[in-house]
Amino acid sequence: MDMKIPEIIWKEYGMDQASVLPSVFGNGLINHTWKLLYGSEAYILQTINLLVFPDPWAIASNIDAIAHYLLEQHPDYLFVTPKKTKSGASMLVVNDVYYRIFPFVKDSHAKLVLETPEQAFEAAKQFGLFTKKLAGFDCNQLKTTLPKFHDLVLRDQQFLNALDHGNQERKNLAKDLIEKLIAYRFITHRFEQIIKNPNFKLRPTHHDTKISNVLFDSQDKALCVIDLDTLMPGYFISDLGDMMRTYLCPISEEEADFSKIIIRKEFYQSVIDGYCSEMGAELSKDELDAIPYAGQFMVYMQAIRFLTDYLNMDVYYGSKYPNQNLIRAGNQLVLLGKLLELSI
Ligand code: GN1
Ligand code: MG
Repeated sequence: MDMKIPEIIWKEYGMDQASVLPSVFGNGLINHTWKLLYGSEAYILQTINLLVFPDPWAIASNIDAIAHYLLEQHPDYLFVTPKKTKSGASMLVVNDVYYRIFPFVKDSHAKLVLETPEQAFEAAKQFGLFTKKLAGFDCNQLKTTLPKFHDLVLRDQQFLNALDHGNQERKNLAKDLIEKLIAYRFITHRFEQIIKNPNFKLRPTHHDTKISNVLFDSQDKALCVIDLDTLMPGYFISDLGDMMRTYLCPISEEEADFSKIIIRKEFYQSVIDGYCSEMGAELSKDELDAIPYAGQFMVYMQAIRFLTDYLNMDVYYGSKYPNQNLIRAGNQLVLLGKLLELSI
């Protein structure tokens, strides 16, 4: 969908309209993003999708709170903060659309595809560093931008609910997949134990650790993490697990030829080594023991989220081609099988 940028934005951000050169940027589906060239400077302009994030001010408040903390405690840490409007706000609302502008990090690039174990190490280290730098930050100050986002117990309930009330025809088509995912419900049961275990700590957690949320320099060194929309209190298994979900296999969740799904062992080790190079000393013994579980947790959660949405007629993710969510659920199920084999 094409979207026009309202002209009032330039005035409110104190920019000369004639000098701004906007172009659509990146491949995000949830928010709209543009790169703005502005003289010798560059910025990112982005909307927030209200259907996914009902409270954009919660996102802005979280970013402001940790920006303030990091500036005081770790002034050398590169943290990208939104440009303020003329009246000092972190966002601008025009006709019920929420906009924010971030400075474009100079000489940086984001990757859509992860190519080497070194890149995996770099990215994992950067996400670990982010949580480590915030170790002294009181998590209770963070607002919840997406309630129960990575709550596997809730995702399990939503899955069971879709089995009861979802589309019957789709249920028949997905019969095999449904049975297999039900057989994996021990993954949810382990999560139920984790949330009762005081040795698992809630920490400031990114919750979207895909490779395109890390910026790299021209030498492929990671510079910083971006996209803090889902920054909330969470467990380390969310961040480490989503890296395992998205970094270990050479093909993505969209691949329909499941024979291509493999786990690259050297990437697996690099993700763990990179993350633990920062977070290893922060994690408790019980948390360290749950490292292999992290990937299982995230892949399983994603499989049931895709399948739930398929049974619910794609109300959440939408569907760009027929059976997209069914294919993605099947893909994640195969990946889960490979991950489970790895930890036996
Ligand atoms: C959504 O569209 P994207 O990649 O930003 C989803 C993630 C899923 C991902 C799976 C807010 O993220 O949790 O892992 O799709 N984000 C939200 O493709 O639901
Ligand atoms: Mg995101």
